[in-house]
Amino acid sequence: ETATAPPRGILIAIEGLDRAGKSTQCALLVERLQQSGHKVRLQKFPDRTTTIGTLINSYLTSATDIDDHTIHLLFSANRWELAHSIRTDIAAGVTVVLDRYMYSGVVFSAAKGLDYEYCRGPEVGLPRPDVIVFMDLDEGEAAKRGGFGEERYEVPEVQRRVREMFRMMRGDERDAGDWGVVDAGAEVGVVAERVWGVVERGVEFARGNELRSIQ
Ligand code: Z5A
Ligand code: MG
Repeated sequence: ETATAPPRGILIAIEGLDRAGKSTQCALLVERLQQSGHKVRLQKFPDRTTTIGTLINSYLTSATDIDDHTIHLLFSANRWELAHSIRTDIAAGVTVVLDRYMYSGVVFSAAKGLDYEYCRGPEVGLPRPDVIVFMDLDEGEAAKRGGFGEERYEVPEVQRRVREMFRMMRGDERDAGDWGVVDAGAEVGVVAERVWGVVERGVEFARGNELRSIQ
């Protein structure tokens, strides 16, 4: 008699524009998944708690200037140093919710003028989400959510280019079918329902498919 392995966990990425409410929705999603019986772990990117994460934090808070290519590779290295634990959790039946992922990595660097394919290259081989929830917020709504913070990319010109780059990236054939776009310009509870609708697609997909890798 052989014991049946538990079903694998689901890999869910929450992406989107600044102040769209990604972290707010990640917290609600973790709770809701737990209530429906999933084991869940939240993984935020950048993960500022590692040695590489400390360098990234210093860059984002403008304490340190780092060359564009170098910081790009550090953001990617920060995902690679955590990739193994993500795969291990998924295999063990733990669902992992990603608060930002490689899509932010590509988009923010490409928005600075680095080549899109160059930016995407280091991400190839990372665990590929079963579903990506894209939290969209129109410029007017974003402005209503209070002033920009103090961090490096929190300036209107960068934000505008990031919005364009995300739109382009959602059309990338290599991730076709992964994206679900949610209008984040509503009350927190209303947005949470929309997020759940997209996540259910990922749950369904993960039932019948192995965890893939970014190609
Ligand atoms: N970056 C990169 O360059 N390369 C990479 O590889 C990665 C990231 C992974 C820091 O990221 C920067 O790193 C980021 C991208 C770059 N640059 N920028 N700009 P971060 O994830 O640490 O950034 P953050 O500081 O957490 O901000 P955020 O993620 O943009 O915010 P959010 O998580 O989307 O929103 P929130 O914290 O949930 O909510 C924002 C505010 O809105 C807050 O006051 C909420 O109470 C409010 N809120 C939330 N939901 C609502 C609704 N529905 N209505 C009204 N108000 C709301
Ligand atoms: Mg956040």
